[in-house]
Amino acid sequence: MSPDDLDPQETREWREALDAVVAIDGRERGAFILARVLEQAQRAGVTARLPLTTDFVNTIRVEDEPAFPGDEWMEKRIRRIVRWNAMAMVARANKSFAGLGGHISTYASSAALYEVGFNHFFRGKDGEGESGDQVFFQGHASPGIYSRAYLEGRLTLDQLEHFRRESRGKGLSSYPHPRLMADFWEFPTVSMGLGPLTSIYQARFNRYLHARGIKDTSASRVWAFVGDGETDEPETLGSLSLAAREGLDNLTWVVNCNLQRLDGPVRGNGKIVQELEAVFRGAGWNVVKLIWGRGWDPLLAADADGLLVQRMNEIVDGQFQKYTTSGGDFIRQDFFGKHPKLLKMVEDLSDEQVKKLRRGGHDTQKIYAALKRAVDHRGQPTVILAHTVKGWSLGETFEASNATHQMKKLNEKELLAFRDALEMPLTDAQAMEAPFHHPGPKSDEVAYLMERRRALGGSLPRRKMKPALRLEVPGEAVFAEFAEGTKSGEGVSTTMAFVRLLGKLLRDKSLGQRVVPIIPDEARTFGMDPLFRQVGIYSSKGQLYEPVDKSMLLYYREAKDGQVLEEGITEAGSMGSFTAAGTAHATHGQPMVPFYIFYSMFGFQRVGDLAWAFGDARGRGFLMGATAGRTTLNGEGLQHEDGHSHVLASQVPNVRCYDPAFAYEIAAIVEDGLHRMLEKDEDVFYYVTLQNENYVMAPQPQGAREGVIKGLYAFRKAEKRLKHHVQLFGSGSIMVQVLAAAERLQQFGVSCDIWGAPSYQLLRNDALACERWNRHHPEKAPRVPYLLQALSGVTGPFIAASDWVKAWPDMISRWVPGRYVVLGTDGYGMSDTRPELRRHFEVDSESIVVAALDALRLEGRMAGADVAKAMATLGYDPEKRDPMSV
Ligand SMILES: Cc1ncc(C[n+]2csc(CCOP(=O)(O)OP(=O)(O)O)c2C)c(N)n1
Ligand SMILES: [Mg+2]
Repeated sequence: MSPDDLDPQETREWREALDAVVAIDGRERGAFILARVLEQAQRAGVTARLPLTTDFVNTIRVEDEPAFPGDEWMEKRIRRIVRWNAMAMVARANKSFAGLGGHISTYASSAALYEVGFNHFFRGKDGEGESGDQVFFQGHASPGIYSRAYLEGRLTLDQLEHFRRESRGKGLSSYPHPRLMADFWEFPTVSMGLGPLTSIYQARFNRYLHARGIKDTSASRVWAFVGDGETDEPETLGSLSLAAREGLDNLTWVVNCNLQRLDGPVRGNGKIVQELEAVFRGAGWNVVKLIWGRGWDPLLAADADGLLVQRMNEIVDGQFQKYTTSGGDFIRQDFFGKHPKLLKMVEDLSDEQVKKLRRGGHDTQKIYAALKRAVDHRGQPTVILAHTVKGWSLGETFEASNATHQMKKLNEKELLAFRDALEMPLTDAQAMEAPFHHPGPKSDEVAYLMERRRALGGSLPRRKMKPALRLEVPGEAVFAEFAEGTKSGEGVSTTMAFVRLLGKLLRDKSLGQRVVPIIPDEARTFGMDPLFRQVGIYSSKGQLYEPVDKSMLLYYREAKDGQVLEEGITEAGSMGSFTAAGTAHATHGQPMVPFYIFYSMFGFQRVGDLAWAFGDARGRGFLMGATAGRTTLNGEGLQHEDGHSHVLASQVPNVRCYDPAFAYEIAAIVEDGLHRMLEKDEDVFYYVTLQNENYVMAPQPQGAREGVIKGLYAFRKAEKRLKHHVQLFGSGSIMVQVLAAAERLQQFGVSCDIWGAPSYQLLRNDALACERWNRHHPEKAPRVPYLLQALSGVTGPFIAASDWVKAWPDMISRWVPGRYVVLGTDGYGMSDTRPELRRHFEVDSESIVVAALDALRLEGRMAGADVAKAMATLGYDPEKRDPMSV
């Protein structure tokens, strides 16, 4: 009885009334009546505190559990072999090569969850549609996934022996890395939070493909296995509401609630399952708690006055962890001993039996029920909160110890105990070597699991290397006009040029349908709002309202088959869509061409790890960093003005970075990218920056295209050489400053050749590749970097200016054949006009002139006094503040 209960008799009557309804008319009727009563209460101004959590017991009642359709004993035997081999993989690797690492305890906690999935739910790619299910495996559980593939005959013993030894090309990667195992892993997951986030957008993208008539994905389910510690990451939980809003019942998450992360308990003083239940339910997910194994069923059935449930509710996770490491006597005394009635409940059980009362995540029957409930549920995504033990059954030192995550080896005693627990057919001497075990391809176990996989559409994970479908790159009609430049002499920005190109690509008969424009609530900023009307915004609900701008030509049009993914303000979520679209060629055999257009500052700096994972996933597509350039986006100030994303991006090995100045560069880059991705099957992606300064788009110089793609081309040679001569490199909107500087330099007797330098990164990569080849082939004629070929016979000094930090042009300094001076926008941005900012960062035409004159001075061709005089003439203050000091 609660102390604030004024009338216990009345309270009891209400409760009994509900019990009676449920007993006679069933639970659904009970829920209906309760909902009506709550409605009435709200209208009467009674604010009932509705709990978002339920008791710490299984959501699925015993009587609602479906019959387990498999052979439990057989599956147990399979699971035991898989578990043994997973342990052996890590233990053997670390015995032979200390420090290789690997994890045993994560998979030990989730083996049964995966195995029920493999035997009964996960669909492979051999079935209809060839997409199968998309399964995001918890990265640290990889040894278990390899182990199963070994039983299935997909991996050899030699590969297992090379776990984490891959540099010679045959090993197994530490975690799910498609980059390293291109025909095996599909989804990189191990950077905590990225897998869960991406899985939501994968499920949504499956719907998008379906709605747009590109592929029937209705049979595909996305599964994501998530660590409970992993839910600390904001990326993990950050997009839950999208999944609910979109009604993604094709999505199931299994959170492996082993109550521990790396250092210790996830919520020692609380209950992670209960906390997550509230979060997921609040976000609109269907929550299935999988807490207790069947051993608890009779005890819960006997718990007439709810004392056992109350005890389950009140014990915090740290204490549950303690129970795992304790004997049955301690559990009896600490857990059941709280109340004589509870003690009585377990009086017929031995300490051993008390100790063996399992958690739900280790009980195949309960797991099957939970997974089936998820698959059958309609209208909402489902999360299964599975209560497990970290390091389950690996023995005392592993099970639930705080250090378990990092433990790599079992000692001999532990190996023997684990052998006994799993009933492995190994002698003591054998077991102590932790050998891999295979029961043979004709064994009952293998026959059983192969039959299961055949019935479910083949093995997984499996990544398809080549898309079944080939797309053609559009021809001349799309790209040619950009080579002509702006005829009217009117100013245009590179952003506008790109938007025009995108519009044309969208209209292309063959490719148009495959283009996926992704925008995080900035379409208007980039002048892309015409797309809303042209191709529509994807919305699973269509448009349920009359848009306020309906009378206008370019109204905000949402449609079920809309093409634009308008993500709202989530750069991370947009990367999720970019990833799903950019990997659709492998996942679904359907090549798609995503263009994700974003504020460049909020790209690699903010979601760099997702870009890295995209590279790992072998994604293909175009990242378009708009409003780029520290001085070109002038008014927005410090947090918006990006002058460094090219340096960040250029470190992702297969990103091709470009800072184009003119429309023809953009057209050449995009066309080349499409060729690589669609025709040459290269797993590359692009980072192209776009700027919002209007200027005349020059026509493409004769023969420049190849140089544009390689990163450097002759834009304009000096008409006549003056007393002095310099070479100027320019890119992006600073090219305009370079052109102006060339004019100004004439008055100081200096003529210039002007070069377009859209990619210092690619020039550098090429030069490094040549250097390396030459080092390895000392007897062969050396390869000459493209940069040196392009600059052959050209003498310096060379002056490079861009809207990026100096490290960007500095990437090639080692190879430039002469004095090389770089100008750039190092330092925090600030708000001002473009001319003022460019002077501040020393990338305006006057600064370029000063740098050129000074380079001539350093070459001994001009006197210091002349340079100083020139500065005075130019109104350039040599004592101005250093932008790095701000
Ligand atoms: C972004 C990121 N931060 C840190 C890590 C290092 N790390 C790897 S596993 C782990 C603990 C994982 O705990 P949990 O998610 O609960 O997984 P489980 O208990 O099932 O192993 C941590 C911190 C990581 N992989 N990614
Ligand atoms: Mg955990």
